[in-house]
Amino acid sequence: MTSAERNPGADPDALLDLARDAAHAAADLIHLRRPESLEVHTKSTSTDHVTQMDLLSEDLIRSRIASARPDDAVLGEEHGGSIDPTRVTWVIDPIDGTTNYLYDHPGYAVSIAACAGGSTLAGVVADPTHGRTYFATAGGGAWCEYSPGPDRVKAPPRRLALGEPPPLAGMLVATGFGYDPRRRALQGRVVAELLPRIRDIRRMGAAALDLCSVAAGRVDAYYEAGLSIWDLAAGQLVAAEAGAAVEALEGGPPRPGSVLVTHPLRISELRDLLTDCGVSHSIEPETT
Ligand code: LIP
Repeated sequence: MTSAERNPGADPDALLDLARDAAHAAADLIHLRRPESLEVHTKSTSTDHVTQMDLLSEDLIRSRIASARPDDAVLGEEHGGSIDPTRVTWVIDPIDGTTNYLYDHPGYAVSIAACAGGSTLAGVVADPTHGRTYFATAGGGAWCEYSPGPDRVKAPPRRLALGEPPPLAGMLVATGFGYDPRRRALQGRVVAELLPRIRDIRRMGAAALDLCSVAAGRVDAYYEAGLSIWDLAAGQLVAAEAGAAVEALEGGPPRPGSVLVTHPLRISELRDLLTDCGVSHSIEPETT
């Protein structure tokens, strides 16, 4: 039984259309209407920030969803909420890569996923600085369209599919670091051990884009520990629909505290290498 069959009334293609519309509008807002000065507030640590644009982006997305599907649930990074197993729940990261956004550094995205019955049915990651929008539906494949903004001609979407993977020593591996200094110290030690044993590391600053970069072949793998569900929900569907294995670092299903994404032919040996580099010390314990 497909996820769509398990969730009548939740047509993945209709959910995707709504997610793409909302993501494009929010991406245009944060990118084209970025103010001269940002109002910045701190969250979990002194380097974990939120701006008025994060809030405005989530407000816009929530408004589009509420107009089209008022009975759905919503979980957003800034205004909260929860996953409701009895109906479609929208999982929103209004700006993933907030530090990049603060510095006007390329590499931030709007991430929107529609989830139901424990599965992600549709996901969109809009990357306005590169004019790309990644999207996927469960069983419908992963795609990337060049969508530079409201007035420019769009190229037709390109289907994403992983190619033959390089050996471990030739892999370009993306990762990220948490906001907590203690976790960052552990994560830095893993990178120090890993770096001489792979091609190189990329730290791009937004999990949603790291996941889509695996799907698009811009990196060969991505791993991280200590994320939130909104960082992962859409990008992990794009990666999986492009043929990537998406698992926890310790094995089993992925979760915000622990994610490893790469070609299925490399995931076991990459897991062994990361374990040998001490990654288990930085993995967030699974909450019951
Ligand atoms: C970010 C993640 C990234 C991680 C950053 C930060 P945010 O999310 O997408 O992978 O390394 O530390 O957590 O806070 O920009 O939404």
